[in-house]
Amino acid sequence: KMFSSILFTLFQLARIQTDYVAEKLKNLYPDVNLGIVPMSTIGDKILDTALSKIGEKSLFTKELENALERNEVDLVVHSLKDLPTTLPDGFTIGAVLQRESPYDAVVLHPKNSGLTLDSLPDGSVIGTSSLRRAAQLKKRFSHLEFKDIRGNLNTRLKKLDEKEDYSAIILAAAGLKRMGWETRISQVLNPEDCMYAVGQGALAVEVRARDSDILEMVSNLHHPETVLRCIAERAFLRRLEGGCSVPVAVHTEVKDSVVRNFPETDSGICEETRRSKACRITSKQFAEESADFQHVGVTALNVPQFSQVAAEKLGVALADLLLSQGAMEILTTARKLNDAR
Ligand code: DPM
Repeated sequence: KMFSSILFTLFQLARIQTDYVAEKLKNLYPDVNLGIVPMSTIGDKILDTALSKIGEKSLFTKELENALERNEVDLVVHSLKDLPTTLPDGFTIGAVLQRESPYDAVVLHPKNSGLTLDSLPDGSVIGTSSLRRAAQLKKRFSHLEFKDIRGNLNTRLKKLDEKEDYSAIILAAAGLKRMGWETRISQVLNPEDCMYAVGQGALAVEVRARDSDILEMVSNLHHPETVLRCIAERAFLRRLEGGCSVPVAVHTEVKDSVVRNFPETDSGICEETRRSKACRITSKQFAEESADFQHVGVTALNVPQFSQVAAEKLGVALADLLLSQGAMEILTTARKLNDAR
């Protein structure tokens, strides 16, 4: 059987990510014939629009899903953080690969070499169109200014280097590494300065939910720890009714199953930490809940169901805690501000 995947061509990154997953599959299944189908999406045509404005409507992923639905391809590779927490009927995330660094990184204008966000002069302009990054960093580095920067990674680096508009820009460390631009990272932001987006740094393989052959094949790509962290994060975001554009940030660890979060805007900040021991879920709960194998869009048959249920509950419980503290008001304000941009 011939399997194929399509490119997610919004960023050049899409090709790199697709090739990476194809390589892993070829190593696992040397006999499988993998074709890579390039596709230009509406995302390529509206590159200059802030992602926070179009991301909400899942424009990027819709066209790729159409190709999946028509059986033109069997799998699609995405950055997990660009996938909505509720997938359209008939699709599922069949694999979540081991997470790269989930953190954000500072890329400096060459003239600022050696400086950090702390030591940049007052009034320095930082480029980012992520509400999440701007909201957190404004609080932490009040001497800096934040301005939108649009376009794909190539365009942004060009805008940084070839003009004097920005002193630095903020990008995901994972994307920079995959592009081979690790040397441009001058500072990796720790969770105290800036927590990451839900699913950041993890690659996801989307497939037809009923295609059990393909599901089984890609399920060997799952990285169990990443799966559990991302289920907790996505459940948290889903409960907050958040999409790509809301300023919601997270920090998850599997060691003590800790999830920490920050939905935050200019007007407010909520922060809470929750822990969950997967083993606290009783077998009765497990039996009741395992009927549905998907958890926030993820199908991971080879990761214990009770752990997945626990991770999902953890994310929901943490979101409920923040909602009880007024998180919805903060997010509604943030949405209005974003729509007005
Ligand atoms: C989402 C956001 C951004 C991307 C919002 C956020 C950044 C948008 C911007 C949901 N998707 O993070 O708060 O800076 O204007 C995106 C990148 C990657 C996947 C690039 C980046 C690569 C990293 C990964 C865009 N999507 O965040 O620097 O695979 O996780």
